[in-house]
Amino acid sequence: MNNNRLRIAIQKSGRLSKDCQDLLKQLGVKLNLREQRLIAHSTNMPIDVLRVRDDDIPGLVMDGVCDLGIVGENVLVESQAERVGSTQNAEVIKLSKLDFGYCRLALAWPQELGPQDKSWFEGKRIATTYPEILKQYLQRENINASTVMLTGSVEVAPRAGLADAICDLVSTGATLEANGLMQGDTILESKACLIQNANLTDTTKLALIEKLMPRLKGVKQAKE
Ligand code: PRT
Ligand code: ZN
Repeated sequence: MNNNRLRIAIQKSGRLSKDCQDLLKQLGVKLNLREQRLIAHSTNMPIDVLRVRDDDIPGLVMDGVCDLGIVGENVLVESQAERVGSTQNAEVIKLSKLDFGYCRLALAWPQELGPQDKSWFEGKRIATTYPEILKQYLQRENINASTVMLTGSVEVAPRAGLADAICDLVSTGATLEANGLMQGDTILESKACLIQNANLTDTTKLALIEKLMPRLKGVKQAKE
């Protein structure tokens, strides 16, 4: 890999991929994304785009493997919380919130139980893909509940007897409804965001970012 080129990590395939690709195009970054390659080289700017799983993006940027990344705040906050107390760098610079990837991380429980307040969660098992964010919330709210880590199909956990409740991402609410779950408190509101390695000192790369930022502002304003 050529170290002089600005490295940007985006999600390879998933809910953020299309918006990330569109954004890069709107910023004037020409890419050949046809191939199923990990790295796409820009043909008109010194930029390489790494296409990876969204969960890997914060770490790649924190560790300086990539200079920039586009990722949901939910994944960023969870990854940072995972690194707290370790020797690993957990810092990034949040350059901009983007206008896509909206969702909220919310609690939910079986509909048939009806409305519940926070005290109901005492002693319960909550399934989630975001155990660190959930633990912080439970601590803040003084609730003693256990977390069950699941990387997928969180919404079926109560029905499958794996947990009493869930803490999962919600956008339209259709998934909760289809699984007979009632939505409770929102723990985190999230959007996609552009992050930068906190220790980036390469002046050529910083100058390129400086050049791209006003364009990003323009793209965001044009959407309003
Ligand atoms: O393979 P990879 O690890 O890269 O992808 P992934 O499967 O982990 O992530 P992906 O593509 O599902 O989501 C990427 C990012 O999109 C998330 O981290 C969020 O920042 C954002 N996002 C926005 C969402 C949603 N909306 C969303 N609705 N991520 C997931 N969901 C899921 C949710 O988990 C639930 O299963 O959609 C379902 C709920 O949707 P509704 O509309 O039925 O409420
Ligand atoms: Zn993921």
